[in-house]
Amino acid sequence: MKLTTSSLVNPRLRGHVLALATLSAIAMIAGSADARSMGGTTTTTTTTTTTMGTATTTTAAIPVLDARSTTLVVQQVNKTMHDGVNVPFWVFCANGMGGGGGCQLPSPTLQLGVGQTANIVLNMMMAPQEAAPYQGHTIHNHGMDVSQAEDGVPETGAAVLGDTYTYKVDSRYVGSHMYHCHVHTVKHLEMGMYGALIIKDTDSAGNLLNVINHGGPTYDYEWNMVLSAVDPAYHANNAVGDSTVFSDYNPKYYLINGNEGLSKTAVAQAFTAATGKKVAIRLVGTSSVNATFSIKNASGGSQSFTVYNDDGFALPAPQTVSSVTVSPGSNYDLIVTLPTTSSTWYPQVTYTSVRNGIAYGTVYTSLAF
Ligand SMILES: [Cu+2]
Repeated sequence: MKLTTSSLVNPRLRGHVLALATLSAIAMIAGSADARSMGGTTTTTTTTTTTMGTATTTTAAIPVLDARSTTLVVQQVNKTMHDGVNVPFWVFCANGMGGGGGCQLPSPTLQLGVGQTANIVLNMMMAPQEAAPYQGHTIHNHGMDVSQAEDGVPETGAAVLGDTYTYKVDSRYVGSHMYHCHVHTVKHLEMGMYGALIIKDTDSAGNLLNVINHGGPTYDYEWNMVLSAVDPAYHANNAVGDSTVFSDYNPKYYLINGNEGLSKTAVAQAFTAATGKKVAIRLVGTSSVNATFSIKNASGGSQSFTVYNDDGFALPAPQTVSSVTVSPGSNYDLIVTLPTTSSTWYPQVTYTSVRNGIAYGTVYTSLAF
């Protein structure tokens, strides 16, 4: 893995790789991204259309659901990749979205404030699923300390044919997390059953605050980026593609928020903000690959940014870097401050193999201001 001298390297990377090599049910974080306007006079792009070869992909912003009261279902969606190959995915989506085109990869972002009570219903009606012993689905809040009954792990007794997840989190958790299905985790994660779980600080009246961590700095916009890769062999005919090691994981497609973003002129997502503002970018790493994030300016030079949270917990001190590598199941929250002169930057992620560090490919987004 190639890192710039100023990059922030996850200190647990080695542990992650080791875990991936030895465990089949390692929980990994998936990336979801959504672009939403926080400023009163500015807008963000909510729809990105890219045309690549014969495939045209139109992707709406990832929906953000209020975890205090939401019902999720599981649907199959099919996605045509840049080479024309059609890949089936299983995704969580809001009840009622199915059939209306609202179900998409990645699964919706769930949002909850500190002190609020989550009430997330998983409705298994019509859900695609595997045969026993891998039937059903669950919602597992990766890396968050909730009671075992709410943890969504079948091996410890979680219901797999529908459940309600009720929990609270404290202010330590302010930041980005990930949720995913914990049934036959390798398969179901690969199939797309992942999304971002954002915990926000609240004021005394319970209103959500746009701060990067508890008592932390404010931001003007937030941009969630769910980072993932696709090995179509795990999706074929919805077959069980299991593995006790990831040595046979051979991804063919690389995504930010479900889009390939093959070049600066065919980006995975276009984001527009006002000059001089602060953009919080949440990186949620869900796949069995490493993902190095950087921001290049219009001339190709690197722009620095400041990382505040690692795996949804505040760093002892913020770190200003030019790149950060997100290992499987990890996430970071950062803030980039835009100049006062208009331009377009290209936040991008280069995916690399956890086996040998070889770069697979780069996914581009754009940030215009
Ligand atoms: Cu599942």
